[in-house]
Amino acid sequence: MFEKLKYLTSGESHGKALLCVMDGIPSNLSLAEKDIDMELSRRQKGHGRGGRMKIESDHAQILSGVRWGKTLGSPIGIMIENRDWKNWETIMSCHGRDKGKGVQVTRPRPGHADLAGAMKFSHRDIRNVLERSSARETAARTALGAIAKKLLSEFDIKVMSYVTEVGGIEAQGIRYKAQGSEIKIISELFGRAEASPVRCPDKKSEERIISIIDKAIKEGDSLGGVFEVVITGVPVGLGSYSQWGSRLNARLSYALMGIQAIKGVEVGFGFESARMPGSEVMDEIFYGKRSAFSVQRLAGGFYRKTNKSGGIEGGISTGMPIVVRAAMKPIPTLRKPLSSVDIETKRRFDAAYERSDVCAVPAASVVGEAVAALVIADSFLCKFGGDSMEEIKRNYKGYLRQINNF
Ligand code: EPS
Repeated sequence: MFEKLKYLTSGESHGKALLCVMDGIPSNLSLAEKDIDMELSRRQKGHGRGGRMKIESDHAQILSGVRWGKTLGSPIGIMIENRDWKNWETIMSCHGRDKGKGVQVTRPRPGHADLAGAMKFSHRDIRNVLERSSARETAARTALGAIAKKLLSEFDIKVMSYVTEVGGIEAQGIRYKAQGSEIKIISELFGRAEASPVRCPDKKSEERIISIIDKAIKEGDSLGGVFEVVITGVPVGLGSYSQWGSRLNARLSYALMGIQAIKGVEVGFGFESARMPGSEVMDEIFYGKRSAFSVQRLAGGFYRKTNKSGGIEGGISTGMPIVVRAAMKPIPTLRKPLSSVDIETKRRFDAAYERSDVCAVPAASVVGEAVAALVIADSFLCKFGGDSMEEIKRNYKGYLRQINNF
């Protein structure tokens, strides 16, 4: 799937650490641990997170691939230690001598990977499944996404997100705002989301969302929601129609669907466009080198006044902001008991509650940024490739000149 950027993550939720390795980042990109830590801390925020976030304060240690603040062009290795590890050292130990020191988990929680995962991997202790299926892993992808964002920022490409809906409460006046072509509006929404405990840019809706989360906490329930990721500054021409797997919308959807608990993805008007006549769905094309739209620079003077396509046509970026939305289901671990069956006794029981988050949509929104950044960075590198930042910058400049003369 990934052509230039290749990455893998490893690590259990309560293991010693999360690890990631990424290959394909060019040389001479400035990169510091604090660039990554900033994104890790954004992911940890959000009203409705559980007790775990009070224990963790994620820090990325760069182990390889960077020297004196610049990437080397070799694979980058990162480690994020789990501070909770000290409470799990024997339970999650890699040594055979510690076997049996943790209680065997035999009761699968509905909605998690527990039952299907245990059957698939032939585990009789469900902990062997839940430790890796946990959304703790998203810290690793957030770290990798931070590197992708750093690369994109060198080309004025910004990846932003905000929450548009939680537990059925839709943020007022937000949906489709980013469908306009003005980058200023998007930056404003993002700025307000950054200051909000639920990443909601609308103050009134924010209050309603906070109170619905508080209600869910009290009632032992959990809530899902929807977030929108917007990427500005992407030039015309990333992705391709030539093969299904190269379509930028397909690649973004794949990446977003790969986040734990994501059940749906939309690009631009998405499902809404299925309900509208064609004459209202298409973004008409205009031309002018010096109009109010800064997006024109990215497509040689061609621009749209609307952006219902979400910045992608025929699987290719159009130069307009890229807009994708993802729906997250409620977290399956509930204090309210759900019916399940013990894998040893085959008897029905009420699923036991373990510490968990009640709503993690704001965190998922930050993870959404990270995985989208990885896709855009990879597509960017596929188009403008090169081993060093110098080479890529030269290629990019030449391309902008070429489309300007189109
Ligand atoms: C998670 C359960 C909770 C979350 C965790 C994801 O962890 P714990 O079981 O330790 O309380 O806090 O998320 C993180 C640790 C994180 O960093 O996002 C789960 O089961 O998916």
